[in-house]
Amino acid sequence: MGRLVLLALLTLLQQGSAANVKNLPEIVHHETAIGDNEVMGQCTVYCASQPTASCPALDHLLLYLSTQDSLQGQLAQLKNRTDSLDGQLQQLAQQELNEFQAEVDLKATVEALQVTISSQDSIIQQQAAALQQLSNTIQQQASMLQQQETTNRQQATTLQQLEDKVNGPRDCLELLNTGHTTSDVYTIYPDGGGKSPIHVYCDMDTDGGGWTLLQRRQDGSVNFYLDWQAYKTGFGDLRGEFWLGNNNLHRLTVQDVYQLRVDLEDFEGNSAYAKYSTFRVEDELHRFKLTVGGFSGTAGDAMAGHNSMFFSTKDRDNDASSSHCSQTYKGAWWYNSCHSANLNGLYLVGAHVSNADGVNWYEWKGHHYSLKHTEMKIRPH
Ligand SMILES: [Ca+2]
Repeated sequence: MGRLVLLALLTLLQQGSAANVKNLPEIVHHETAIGDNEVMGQCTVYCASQPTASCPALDHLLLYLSTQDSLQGQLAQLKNRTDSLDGQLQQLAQQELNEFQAEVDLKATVEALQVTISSQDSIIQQQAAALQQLSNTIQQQASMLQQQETTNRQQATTLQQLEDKVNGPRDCLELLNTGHTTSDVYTIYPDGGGKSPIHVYCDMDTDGGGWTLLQRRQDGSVNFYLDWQAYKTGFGDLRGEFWLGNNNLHRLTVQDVYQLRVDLEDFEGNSAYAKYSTFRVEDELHRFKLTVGGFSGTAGDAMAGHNSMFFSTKDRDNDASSSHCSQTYKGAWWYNSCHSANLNGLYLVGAHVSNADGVNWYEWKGHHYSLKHTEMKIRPH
């Protein structure tokens, strides 16, 4: 600093020599020994124009020095300020760095999350596929179960049929007692042991059910004016009009004491019935002789006169008349001489002029009214 001040002073002095030669100050250098090897130097400025005139160079120097001090002060302030700013800048840089780091961390986190989400998405898809497969499997198993159920039912039916065959339901009452409660066509084994089955229609509804039908008329669709052989084996349609067959009547009624029920309807919507506590038919050798008795009911006892009679057809006259009742009255029955019941007569549809050749039940409708609907059915006591 001393050297700089000296150089500045010399410069000023040179300038001053050009501008104001008279006022040029004089610089005197003093050296004073303060020890063996040490010398203290001191410069003194003298103004030549002393004592009155001013010394502009000195003033300048002093001003300069003063300005220099001030500048130094400002410089120190600026340095402080710069240091402060520098600190702030560093803080800001650090802050930015931290923010950047946070951003980087955030990005990494987001990427990690994206990976996780993608992975979970894949897992969910896999699980959905697995669920679908499971659903398919369940459906298949349900289908198999249904098939199994169907098979079980079929086997149960077969088993029931086999059981029926072995145990041999003798008639519709036994079927009813083993749970067959629907009126329909069934197979029965009148001789037992699963031999010689016959198909019959069972009435499971009327009067407690368990009735085996022997005969039905309902619309005239079947010709009943047939011969011995036809009546012996039976004919017609079990769900429509039919005669079960005298051989079967014998096979059935020989098993037990059977009761007979006759259900009748006219064309005016009226109905009546006749019930007999005993009904039995002998075999062909005994010409299918009838035993019937013990009447009750609303239709009147039209069978009384037919008890102990043989069966007659248009080609077999087994009646008690000198005439041929079957031919005269166009039916087949246990004719006496001749009848008060002719349920196998001509289907003449209500009132008829001809005498006693219709589907007649004399005790209810006389000999000139052919019934609309008749059913003969038997059941053991
Ligand atoms: Ca005769």
